[in-house]
This record gives sequence, C-alpha cells and structure tokens, in this order.
Amino acid sequence: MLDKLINTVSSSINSQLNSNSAKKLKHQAHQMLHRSLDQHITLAVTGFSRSGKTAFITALVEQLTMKASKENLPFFEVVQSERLIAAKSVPQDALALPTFPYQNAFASIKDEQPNWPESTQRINTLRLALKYQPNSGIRGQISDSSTLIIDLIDYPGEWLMDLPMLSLNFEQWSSQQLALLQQNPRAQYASELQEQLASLDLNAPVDESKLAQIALMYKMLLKRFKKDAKLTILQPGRMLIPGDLDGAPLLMFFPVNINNETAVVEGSNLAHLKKRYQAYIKEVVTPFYQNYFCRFDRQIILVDLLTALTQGSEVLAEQGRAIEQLLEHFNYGQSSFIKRLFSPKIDKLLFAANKSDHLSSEHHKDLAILLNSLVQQAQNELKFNGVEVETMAMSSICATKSVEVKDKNNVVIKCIYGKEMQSGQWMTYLPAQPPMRALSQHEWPKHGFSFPEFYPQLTPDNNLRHVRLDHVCEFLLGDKLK
Ligand SMILES: Nc1nc2c(ncn2[C@@H]2O[C@H](COP(=O)(O)OP(=O)(O)OP(=O)(O)O)[C@@H](O)[C@H]2O)c(=O)[nH]1
Ligand SMILES: [Mg+2]
Repeated sequence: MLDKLINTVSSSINSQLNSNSAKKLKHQAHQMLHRSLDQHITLAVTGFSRSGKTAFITALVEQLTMKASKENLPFFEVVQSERLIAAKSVPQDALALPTFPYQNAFASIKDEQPNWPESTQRINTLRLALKYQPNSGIRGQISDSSTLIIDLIDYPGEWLMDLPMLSLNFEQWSSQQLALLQQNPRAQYASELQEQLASLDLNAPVDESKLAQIALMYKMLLKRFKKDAKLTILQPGRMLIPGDLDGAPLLMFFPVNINNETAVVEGSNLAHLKKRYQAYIKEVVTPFYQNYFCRFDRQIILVDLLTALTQGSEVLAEQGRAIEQLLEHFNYGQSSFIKRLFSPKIDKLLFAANKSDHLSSEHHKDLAILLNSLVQQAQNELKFNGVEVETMAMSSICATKSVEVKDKNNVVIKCIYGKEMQSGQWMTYLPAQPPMRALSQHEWPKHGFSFPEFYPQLTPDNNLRHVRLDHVCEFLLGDKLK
C-alpha cells in the first residue's frame, strides 16, 4: 500500500522529469515517508570490552529471527500479541563496513562444545528487518503490514573509552593518566614506566627510538591493566586493538608530566608527542564517532559488574567512573560537541547489568540495584532532559541454569549449574549476593567476591536461553512496533 502510494506519486513525476531526477525523487520520498512513519531506528549497543556486545547482538538475531514465540519472548508485546510476522537480516546501507559475522558467532555458540564468540577486532554492522502487523495509528490505517528496520554496529569495546579523550588536550589527558598511574592497582605495575618517563628530556630534540621504546612500554602496561587487573579506563584504545593502525606513528604517544604553561620547543620530544596525540584525536577518534556514533535513536549500555566485583573495590569504582565519563558527554550543555553528536536523538536508554545468569535468580534484582546506584546521578540528569531511562539485570545468552540443592539441614539453597571456564568442569555453584551499592575498600568483604565464568549452555533441543531479553526488546523497540 505504502509502495503503491509512492509509485503513483512518482509515476506522475516521471512524466514531467527525466528518469534520473525521478528516481532520486522517488528514493527521497521513500526515505521521508519511512522516517515520518518511524520505521527505521539505529540502536547503540554500548559497552566496554568484554561487556557482552557481540553476544547480545548474536542473541538478538537468533531470538528475533528464529525463536520469536510467545513462550520464548513473553514480554515482547509484538510477539505476545502474535503481530510479528517475521524478522530477518537484510543488506546494509554501509557498504564499506563488514557485516556482523553472526554465522561465526552462532557456529561457536552452537558447537558440540559451545564456546563464546571471539573478541571483536574491527567495526562491523548489521541491519535487521522486523515485519509486523501494525495495530494502531496511521500505519495501521494505510497498511496490513509494516517493517521496522534496526541498524546495529559492533566494535571493539576498547575504542569506546577513547570518547572522553575528545574533550581533552594533551596536557589534560597526560595529567589525568599520570594521576591514575599513581593509584592502585595501576601503581604496582607502573614503576618501570615511571623511571623511563623521568629520564625523558621533553625539550631535547626528538629521539624517535626513545619515544617508540616508551610507547611500547606504555602499550604493554595497558595490556596488563586489561588482562590482569580488568580495568576499564585504558587510553588510547587503539593501542590495545589497533585495527589497521598497527605501527602507525600517531599511536606512539604516552602521558608525560607537563601542564598548560609548559613551553613547547619546536622539534622536541614534547612537540612530537603533542602532534601525535592531536593527530590521533583528529584522524582516528573524531571520524570514528562522527561516522558511526552520531545517529542513534535508542541505546543499551551493557555493564559487566560481576567481573568488576571479582576484581575488587577499585575496579568496581572504575566501572562507575568510566560509565559516568561516558555519560557526562551526553549531559554537556547544548553547544557541546558530544551532545550535538549524541543526545538529540536518543530518547530511551537502558542500563543493562549483563551476565545475570552468573547469579541465582533471587539476586538478579540486587545486581540491577547496584548498577542503578553507580549511574544514579547521571540517570537523574538524563531523565531531567527528557530521556526515558531504565536499569535491568539481564543475560543475552545463559551459561548456567538454576538448580536447587538441599543442605545438611534439608534447607533448599538456590544455586547455578554450568561448565566453568577456568577448570573446564561442570559444577554446581552458590554465587554470593552482590552488594547493593559500591562498597569502599574499607567495607569490602574480607574474602572478596568470586563470580566464575561459564561456557554458554544450550537447551537439550539446542537452543539458547536468555534472561529478560524480551523486556529489553520491549523497552527499546516496543513503541516502534505498535
Ligand atoms: N553468562 C554470560 N556471559 C556472557 C554473556 N555475554 C557475554 N558473556 C561473557 O563475556 C565475554 C565477552 O562477551 P562479548 O560479547 O565478546 O563482549 P564484547 O563486549 O563484544 O567484547 P569486545 O568485543 O572485546 O568489546 C564472553 O566471552 C562471555 O564469557 C551472557 O549473556 N551471559
Ligand atoms: Mg565484541
């Protein structure tokens, strides 16, 4: 019906214009009508490294395209009311980007020995089309079926942490990073780098090999912070996942002890470091956000609090700070660069405490409360600005199932059961109750928290299970499918 309308208009235009102009007009009419009928959204799947972005997109594709039943997605209204006709992935507009490799992701998850998809090394994209029966409004009047297009992008989480660098010059960034290097857990790894930094004469003529050597040392340190300490604020992100920038000089910089008054001698070590930082911001970070991060309509921020809890109070606090840093950029005043890039279009934002299947179901709400406490202030600001915000504990793909065990007094204890990743053994595990706010080091339990990771687990008929993915879909997409 919609297409018929456009075709009628365009055939009358055709008779008056040459065919090229008519085609262009028809395309524009299509786009305008689709936009005005709200049939296209760009969903920001946001999260730091290992927060579960790739698993989330994989699960979304699987659940919507293959398993969209009332039993499986009971809280997704379009499915519950049997109005979803079908969903499939369709060719994307961004022809220069690789397509999200969901076949590979399915292959590893659905293998005889299920495993998680690989960590993402470069940006990729996916377009999903949801065909449904509209039940109200102009769409219901003019058509028996309608299609919602959803664009998603996936990228290495490390690149997200470059976002706060957009508003910092080299001096500000350096002093932030050096302050971090003096605190634990970073300080215990950083003494060698500190010695090298102290021995670098910033005003001396550039010594390329010395800069390269310290940059390499800084890169190795960032890798340790990621692997051993599971820290989040790791900049520049491309030092960890360089994409096609491996070996490029603009990646060879590191923080140094300077301030805004430090004179910069032309041709010096400092002049070169500054130039590289500025080039990194201008040529890598800015285009990345301008090209891919400026047209979002909806956003889910996936947060892995359980790994942070396992690491300790500093790492949990850093998660909170990192989310805040990211969100601060949504909340800048009207004229701010980032606000213009992000804020105007995102009208719904979901904070998702991911991997909740690592807890027994009675503690899911505690995980959501903990996340809520970390983002409360930012949330308030966003709500004030008219953004609909929600916090939820969820799991895209379950790695465990709930089991009940009786203790020696015959009291039922709720546990989880799954194949633990470190030992490779199937085990029944009693996860701790997470705290309902970020505890200080002083309040932290003596034996800490331990939330082991598990391999993905399939149902006997080879399907994926999820926790609240249907709630997530309803919150992010429900109103677009009326
Ligand atoms: N239990 C459980 N674990 C999950 C889930 N999603 C992700 N994980 C775990 O988290 C790890 C990282 O998940 P990814 O989806 O690769 O995370 P990512 O955000 O894409 O990470 P990068 O590509 O490195 O940015 C996986 O290897 C799993 O161990 C989930 O829904 N449930
Ligand atoms: Mg990924």
